[in-house]
Amino acid sequence: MKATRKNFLKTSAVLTAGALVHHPLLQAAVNKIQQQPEALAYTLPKLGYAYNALEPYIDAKTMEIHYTKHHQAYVTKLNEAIATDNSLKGHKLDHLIAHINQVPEPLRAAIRNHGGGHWNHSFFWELLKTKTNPSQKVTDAISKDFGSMDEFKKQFEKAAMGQFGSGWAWLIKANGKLQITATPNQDNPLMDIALIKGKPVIALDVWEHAYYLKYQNKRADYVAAFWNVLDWNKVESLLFS
Ligand code: MN3
Repeated sequence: MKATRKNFLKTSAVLTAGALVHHPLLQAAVNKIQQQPEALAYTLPKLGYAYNALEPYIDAKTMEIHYTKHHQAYVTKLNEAIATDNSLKGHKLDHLIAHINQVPEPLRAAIRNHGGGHWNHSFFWELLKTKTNPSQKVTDAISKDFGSMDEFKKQFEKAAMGQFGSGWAWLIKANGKLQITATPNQDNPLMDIALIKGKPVIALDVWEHAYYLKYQNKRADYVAAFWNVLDWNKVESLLFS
């Protein structure tokens, strides 16, 4: 972070001088600095399991393509967008997505879509694991706000089915209360532009790329299968942290 800021200041100083002096040698130096590749800020996080770990609920081919192609594309495009504007460099992703409204207009959509895509998928992968069950503590916390675990699942599935087109369904915590919401595209409840904000506890990707190979147009079957691959231990740690 420090080095980035220092380089940015140095570049700015030379640019200012270049604008004043218009000396060809100085201009060449400015061009060289501008062309220096920046270290890429964001990388694809390590997937903590094999592509086939979530079979038969999420198939290996979908996992592989989703992770190596779709998620990678968000990371690549996020880095490309950031490389064009020094004011976006050196920030944590959480900070960027919480301040979408402050991103300069030409890049706002790119940071929203690709920054959101990177955040959402990184979060989603960590929520997936087979053969876990909610503890009594988790069941009680969810029942407190939704009446019962079954009622919660029903409402969550309804939100996942009700999201028209591409997007995500969420369980969030806001002001000590649990709430279900859905967001379009790669928006998420941490964004300043989100209608309903809160801390994500559960996320479900309902883009067709998340299920089409196995479930085709049957989103309901994919959503129902999700409960078999949700890591309830991870949910518990997010609920009580
Ligand atoms: Mn996806």
